[in-house]
Amino acid sequence: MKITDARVVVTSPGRNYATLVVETSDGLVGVGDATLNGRELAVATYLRDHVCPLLVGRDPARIEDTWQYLYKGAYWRRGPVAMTAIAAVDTALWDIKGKTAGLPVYELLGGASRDGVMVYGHADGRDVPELLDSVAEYLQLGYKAVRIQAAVPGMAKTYGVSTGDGQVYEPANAHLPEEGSWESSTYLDFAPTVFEAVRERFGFAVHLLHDVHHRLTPIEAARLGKALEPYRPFWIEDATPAEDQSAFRVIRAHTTTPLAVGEVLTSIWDVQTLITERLIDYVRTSVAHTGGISHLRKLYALGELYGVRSGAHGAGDLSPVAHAAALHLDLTIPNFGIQEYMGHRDPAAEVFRSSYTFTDGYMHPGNAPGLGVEFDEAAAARFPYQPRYLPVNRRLDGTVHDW
Ligand code: KDG
Ligand code: MG
Repeated sequence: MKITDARVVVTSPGRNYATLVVETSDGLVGVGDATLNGRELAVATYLRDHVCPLLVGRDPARIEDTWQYLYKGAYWRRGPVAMTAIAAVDTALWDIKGKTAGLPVYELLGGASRDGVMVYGHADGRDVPELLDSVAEYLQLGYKAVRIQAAVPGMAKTYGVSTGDGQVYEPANAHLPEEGSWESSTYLDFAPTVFEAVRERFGFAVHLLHDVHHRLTPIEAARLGKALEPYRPFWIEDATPAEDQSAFRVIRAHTTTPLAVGEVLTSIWDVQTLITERLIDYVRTSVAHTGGISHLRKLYALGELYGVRSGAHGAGDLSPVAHAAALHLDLTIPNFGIQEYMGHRDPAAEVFRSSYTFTDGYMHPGNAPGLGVEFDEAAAARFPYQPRYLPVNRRLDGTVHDW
């Protein structure tokens, strides 16, 4: 069997997604998510101009060899654009391998290690009462774990909080990025009161997660971790900017609050210190941005040696193809922790027909051969790409801060 065609489709059914479609001489089709939120066309171009021509004529069964060929063959290492492009190829080849075998991908990865994948949803509120209502809705749906984000008083916009009824929380702007506002001192006083209110209303049976979104200094993050200890968070995420691995030594020295990081990191080498020094508890790297199933599996195996569990990024900007791939891997690894599940906006389901299921807080990838996601190119064509930027964040004095 040979690869006969590889093409990228960029579509916007609710938000932008880039999808790699790989076809074989046996008439099989594999898909991979190539979406890098706000920089979609960079990956599409990398694939179209530099990778797709190398795929045609190759044996799709040689997944690891293709990974090494694309990674080492580029000479230039890592980075979100290259690693997302390689991830898309890797995921599409696993899809094809599953379809060839007539088996779901999780069976090819060693089979299920659990019955379902615990996922967490995103509760948010423009104030604490609204957040409490939002948490109640998730619990009603059966979620066992909920991320809690509330608007910080005095800030025009807060990460993770929608701006109005029925609005999405992640504003995207076509022309210039929207600007948020931030002051760490205000946030540090406010965050423990949010946890206190949620624990008071719902008790300790539900897992609570929180995303700091890269905004604190190491010692501020240490203070937050200590302040939240009585409320026993499942984790605090991205407490400091992820690229500084040694910052986590400072946080770790001061608090027993579990730490998660890694959604912006793209390789095993970016988390090597974090894992081997046991500086984190959960690693947030994703199938979509970290070189695909093959590479993330190795990264999880490293984590297994050091007691670090998975907690993969699964925001709505990762397409249903990436979500399915994540669920297949999550189901198999021994050190699974939790999986983020934000869902996808309408009309994404018209373009991506997925067979994964949600029951009582747990997801399953389904048993269709391959990944179990059908990509409808005719439907995709109805939703053309829309240029969009992620927001930029500023402190109250105007200084650009991490978003
Ligand atoms: O594209 C950026 C989003 O995926 C990110 O802001 C979402 O932090 C995020 C999360 O934890 O889901
Ligand atoms: Mg995050």
